[in-house]
Amino acid sequence: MADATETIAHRICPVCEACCGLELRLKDGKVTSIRGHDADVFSAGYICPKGAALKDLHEDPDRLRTPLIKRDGRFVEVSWDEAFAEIERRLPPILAQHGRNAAALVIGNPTVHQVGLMLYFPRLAKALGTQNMYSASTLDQMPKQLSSGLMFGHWLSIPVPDIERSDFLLILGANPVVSNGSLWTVPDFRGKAKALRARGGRIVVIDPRRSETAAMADAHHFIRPGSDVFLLLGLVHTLFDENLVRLGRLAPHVAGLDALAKAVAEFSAERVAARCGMAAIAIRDLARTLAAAERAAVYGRLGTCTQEYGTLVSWLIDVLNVLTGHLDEPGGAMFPKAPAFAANAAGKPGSGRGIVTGRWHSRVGGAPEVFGELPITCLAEEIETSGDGRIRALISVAGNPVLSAPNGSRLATALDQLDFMVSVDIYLNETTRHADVILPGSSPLEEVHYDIAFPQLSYRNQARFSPAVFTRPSDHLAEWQSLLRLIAIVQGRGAAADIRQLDDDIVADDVRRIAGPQAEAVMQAVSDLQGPERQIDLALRAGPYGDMFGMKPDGLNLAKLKAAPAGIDLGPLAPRLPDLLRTPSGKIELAPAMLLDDLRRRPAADLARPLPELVIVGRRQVRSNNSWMHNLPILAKGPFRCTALVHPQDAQRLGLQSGRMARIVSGNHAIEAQIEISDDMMPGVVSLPHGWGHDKHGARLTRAAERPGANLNALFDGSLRDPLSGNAVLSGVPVKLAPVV
Ligand SMILES: Nc1nc2c(c(=O)[nH]1)N[C@H]1C(S)=C(S)[C@@H](COP(=O)(O)OP(=O)(O)OC[C@H]3O[C@@H](n4cnc5c(=O)[nH]c(N)nc54)[C@H](O)[C@@H]3O)O[C@H]1N2
Ligand SMILES: Nc1nc2c(c(=O)[nH]1)N[C@H]1C(S)=C(S)[C@@H](COP(=O)(O)OP(=O)(O)OC[C@H]3O[C@@H](n4cnc5c(=O)[nH]c(N)nc54)[C@H](O)[C@@H]3O)O[C@H]1N2
Ligand code: SF4
Ligand SMILES: [Mo]
Repeated sequence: MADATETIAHRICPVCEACCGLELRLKDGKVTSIRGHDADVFSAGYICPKGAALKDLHEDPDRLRTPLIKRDGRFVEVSWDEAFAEIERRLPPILAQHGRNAAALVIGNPTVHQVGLMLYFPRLAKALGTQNMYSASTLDQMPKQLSSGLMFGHWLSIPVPDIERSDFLLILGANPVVSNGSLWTVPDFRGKAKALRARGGRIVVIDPRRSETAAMADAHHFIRPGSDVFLLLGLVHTLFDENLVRLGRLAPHVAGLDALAKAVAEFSAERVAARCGMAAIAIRDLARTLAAAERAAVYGRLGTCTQEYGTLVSWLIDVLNVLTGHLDEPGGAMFPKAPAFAANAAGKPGSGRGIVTGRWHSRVGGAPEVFGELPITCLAEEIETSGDGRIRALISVAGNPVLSAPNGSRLATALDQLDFMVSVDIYLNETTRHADVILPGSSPLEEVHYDIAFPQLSYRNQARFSPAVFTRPSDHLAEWQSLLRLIAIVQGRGAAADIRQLDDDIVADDVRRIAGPQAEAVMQAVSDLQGPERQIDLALRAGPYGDMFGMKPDGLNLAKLKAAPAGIDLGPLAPRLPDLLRTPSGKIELAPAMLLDDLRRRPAADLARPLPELVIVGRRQVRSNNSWMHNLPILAKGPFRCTALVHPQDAQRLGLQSGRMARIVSGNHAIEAQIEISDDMMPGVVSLPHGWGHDKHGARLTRAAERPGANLNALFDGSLRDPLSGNAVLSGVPVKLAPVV
């Protein structure tokens, strides 16, 4: 029963890529309940426990509310002015003396879920002018961005399954029942998958664990971790071998078909079968099913990116979509059309400059820049290694690489060697404890919300905006304001600069560049707004559904979105090729030279490599989100979840028992984790969730520290990367396991 004194607010959940619309009940300035917003045009009432946990996050006493400065090794609460004065005192001299590359910027995952951070961190990066840019992308999706850039011409031209009209889904290395989708915004995947099956469709999952998604699929095949490249080569080979290639409507827009056929010629299903752990006949059958399906899509995600052949795998997934005529077709893998901020649609339709990598290289390891970033696994050595260009200062924004990146203890030691570190974060945690100044973010309920990235990855086109649920305390800066202050400081304008004027100048500059002679009129049209809201309004109005500042009165603008708390549905996905292509050739590049070179050099040589007896992979859990939600009571309660899953055969062979601790060793690195015996595992594979390990001295995460769990990344030395994308290898790493006695 609704309480008459309660009010209702609506808010898009900022935790994961599903972007669910939530309904909050409020009373006396407090949240009384959070549920799914049934009327939401996109998520239709879906919610998971992490959405409901926003109440605990808002109320968490450990969540930072005041800036902190480290004095004599201890953090003390200070005013905002003191915090920025300290940054101004310490950061600009480092830049002046050692150059811009002496500062690094490290961006973490929640940035993409926070409009203020998302719109202003690129401006901070530009103002800093450093080539030392690192983010969670090189622990995650960089291979997919690179393969998409090479094939379609833009890093963000990433197709997603049109699940509502599909009748066959092949899913590799993703567990959307738990993760709720990634590079695919699809709230209630389970419900949509059930509907697909109810209309006679089929889902096949390839995963070394019978994951929650595999358990509800029509078929599940175990695969040896890290060997998807062989399976996919076998599938592509079969399509050529059995004359099953059908390019359909895209035939005139495809380049490199012959080169591709030649490149895969040596990888028959029979040759790759043993290497990937699937029978040749199963591989051939899968290729035939995919080719015969009228509306089908192949989708791969985290497990396919965080492996040594991440870019090749990401490429071959879309190669399959193209060769079977399922790319850009209803029910296939399609490109969403975002109402705003669609970087991939900028410029002349049909062709473009394409992408390049390696415009600079990391100083110590020589890793190429990819999409403006260096691999985060290079960060520690860039701080440790003396000489010109050493990183001496670091700004981290919403990232916890001490837990989320390989070899966190090495990184932690390196962070202590910095001359200066600032963190913009909501917790004093494993990473931010190394900072000299921490600028607290807000509660998500105190910020407006608009998803910058996810409308271009959504299962349906849509536009939604949320106002702030609560007003921020008057002395607390919004995160975009904190970033503007940092921009002012690194630009030499000073900590006390007028950031409102700075914001005006930045936006006016953009508008002048894009709108030319109309710039003044455009600025006038949004003159009552500032900060993120002004940029959202500008982008919506100039976007593909926009009102063009009055020229198309029926079009979208921010005021209309504000008047539609359930969001605005913009219809099912529609074909976008060839217009969306931005390759120099104006074609879909099926056989980019960089990928064919890599294919020749590595997997070919690796086919006969002896296989390790035991390897480790990661996993995700419904009540956990990367490394930062373990402090919330509603999520932390219940059974201990950071367990190492092992197959009964392996357990027996190694003398392991459920509930007991085991020592997991990889090279010189070791951790201890609680064993859970499970026949969901492929024999020879161990699965441990990532993001745990909250036993580090100096963090302030009271609840999380009660059951810290083991840190999967502490097993890895950080040296393993996909050389093309710079992405870390987090899957398929050999380990040894023994009971702790
Ligand atoms: N072994 C292994 N490692 C992995 C993965 C894996 O599967 N296996 N997954 C990888 C993936 S996909 C990712 S994306 C990364 C994630 O790694 P990171 O990007 O480092 O993200 P988190 O570890 O979740 O840390 C998020 C940080 O943001 C802070 N934060 C949360 N909300 C806000 C906010 O609103 N504002 C601000 N300013 N800060 C906020 C949190 O306190 C925390 O410090 O981990 C990667 N690491
Ligand atoms: N509840 C919850 N949801 C989340 C997150 C979270 O931490 N918790 N994190 C969010 C983030 S940042 C991301 S990037 C997404 C990721 O979302 P997903 O891409 O769905 O990633 P995971 O859930 O980690 O599932 C990866 C699967 O790959 C399998 N795998 C491992 N190695 C291999 C391999 O070599 N080959 C194949 N074929 N499979 C392999 C693993 O067993 C696992 O089942 O989830 C997001 N959603
Ligand atoms: S699935 Fe859960 S965490 Fe993700 S957006 Fe929806 S409610 Fe939030
Ligand atoms: Mo991620």
